[in-house]
Amino acid sequence: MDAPHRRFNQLTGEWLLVSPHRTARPWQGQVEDTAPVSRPAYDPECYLCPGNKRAAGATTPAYDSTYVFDNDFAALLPTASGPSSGGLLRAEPERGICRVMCFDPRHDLTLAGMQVSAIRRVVDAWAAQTTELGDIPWVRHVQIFENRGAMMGASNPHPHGQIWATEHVPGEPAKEIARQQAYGECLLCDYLAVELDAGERVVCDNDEFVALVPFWAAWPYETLVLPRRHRGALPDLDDAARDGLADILQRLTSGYDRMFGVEFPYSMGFHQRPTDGEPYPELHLHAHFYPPLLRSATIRKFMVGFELLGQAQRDITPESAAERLRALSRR
Ligand code: H2U
Ligand code: ZN
Repeated sequence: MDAPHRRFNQLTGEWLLVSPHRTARPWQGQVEDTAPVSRPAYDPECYLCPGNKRAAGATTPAYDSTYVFDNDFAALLPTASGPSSGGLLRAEPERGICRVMCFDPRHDLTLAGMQVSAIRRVVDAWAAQTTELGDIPWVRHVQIFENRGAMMGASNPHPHGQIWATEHVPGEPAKEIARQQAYGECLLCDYLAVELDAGERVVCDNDEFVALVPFWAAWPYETLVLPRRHRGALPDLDDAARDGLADILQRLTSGYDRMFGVEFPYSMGFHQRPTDGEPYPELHLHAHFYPPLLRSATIRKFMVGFELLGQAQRDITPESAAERLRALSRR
């Protein structure tokens, strides 16, 4: 697998170039401990800390586990009013509800530093939001995500994520849904079985969930998190599966942090069954982690040039990325 080759992304139907000879060398860098966090547990300037004023005037209440509020600067509004046009200049109105979720009242924590029991409460809140927003008749899709770190555009280090419920299924999940439906049975159940058999791309696992570097990963340390059992959405997870997901999230994110001794930036999010009332039996719940770092805390991968104009490309192989992450994600 050292020669340049291309790999097929079964979830998107797109090809990826792999050029491992460019960095065909074993990892000799140091594995650093996570740098001590220098943030205070409470920051009077932070709009997400309990009791503080937010930019638009609302007050974040005193909360002691998770806290969800409507985004004060929402990208979408629940009322349909946008322009509509056809032909080559096609446009449609789009409705949505955008929320922010604080994972924990403590300003200095991140998922990686939180107790598994506290992450479990985040999982429960994600599931509850999926149900609540998905029950709104016009909401067809609930996208849960987290931007972590300034490099990924996060506006604040306080542990938080976002939830966007939309009238239409967005492009990325729509691509993956079409691929999973075209496959028939469950693409990701079959793929997970292949990966568990191979073993070399598995990062960490427990009785309920598996984190792996997908065979077709484009970002250097991209991972896919999957329930072992076929589940279509977060609300379908029972207690044991929610605990299992919390455990995997803690191990994976703390493993990321140990890689370069910094809070590893990423965008992560869940892809789950649309909420339009159709059954979608082929869809398998999963989370994607897309971290940009490549060689150090400051050297990131850019998706530019050939990637932007041709197709995605990577240097280190998914197998070597998995090997490093596996060593760092042990309990
Ligand atoms: P990000 O860090 O992922 O950008 O998420 C923070 C969100 O919080 C962002 O979308 C919102 C921003 O609009 N926000 C508020 O709702 N109220 C505020 O007082 C500041 C930021
Ligand atoms: Zn804060």
